Amino acid sequence: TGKVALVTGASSGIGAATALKLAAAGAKVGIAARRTEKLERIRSEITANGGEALVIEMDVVDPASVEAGVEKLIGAFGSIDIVVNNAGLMPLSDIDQLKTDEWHRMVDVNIKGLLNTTAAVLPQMIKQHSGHIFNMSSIAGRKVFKGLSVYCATKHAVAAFSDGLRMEVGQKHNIRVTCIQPGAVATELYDHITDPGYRQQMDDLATQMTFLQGEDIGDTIVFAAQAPAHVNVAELFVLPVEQGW
Ligand code: NJP
Repeated sequence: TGKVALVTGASSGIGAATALKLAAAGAKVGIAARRTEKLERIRSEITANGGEALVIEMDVVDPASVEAGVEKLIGAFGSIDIVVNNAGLMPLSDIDQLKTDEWHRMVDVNIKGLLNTTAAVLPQMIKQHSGHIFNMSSIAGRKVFKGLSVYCATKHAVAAFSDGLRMEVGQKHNIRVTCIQPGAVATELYDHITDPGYRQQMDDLATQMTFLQGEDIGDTIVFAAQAPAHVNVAELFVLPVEQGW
């Protein structure tokens, strides 16, 4: 309650659900993404429920856009207590198809975008001597799946960076770092798969098990954010019951 949060990739899926959950728990939420019309709808839903939200048009790949968004949020609400580095994409393909544009896009958004937002919020959190950074890794940040090689590489990078960040800013700056590793969540993520074979595979997977909803991840984020100040829930590994690994 009373905290200020920034959620990237808040226009759909896990990010949108997390923004709604954080707002319901009493946080003022900056909702960031490129599709502002979707963000406006989420802001309306938050305000209709009695919460407070600020729409922030942001491309996480562009450091200037990220810095401007963070400045806008601090200008409106005065601090940044929670960041959910959630923006990401997962176009599946085999390596020998050489879909290098998709590889670069994943590296740009999933890794560099997360580094951009982290860099933009750290000065404020250091000044406050408090903060909580949530980084969206994946079950694909713990092991490698065929067709997801580059995606897995980006999510392993997020997990590695989260560990390093925790070591460096935890004690020194009183900043908590939580690495989130979900299994299958029903979102728009799978809509961007251009390979028909893998698209079919994901559709089949959805018939074999009950996927998580974005809200399920939002709930775990609120749980970790509300832990007592001396507690860092360092990892959230959240799977559908039917998804072994
Ligand atoms: O997917 P989706 P999820 N700048 O497609 C945004 C991870 N994950 O909720 O800019 C700023 O509904 C995009 O916004 P827009 C996954 O890897 C998922 O599932 O308006 N934002 C949208 O809001 C990802 O890191 C599953 O297009 C950018 C959001 O990203 C995170 O969860 C499992 C952007 C994507 O929402 C959220 O994905 C898992 C940019 N350049 C991890 N590019 C799963 N769904 O099963 C994209 O382990 N966005």
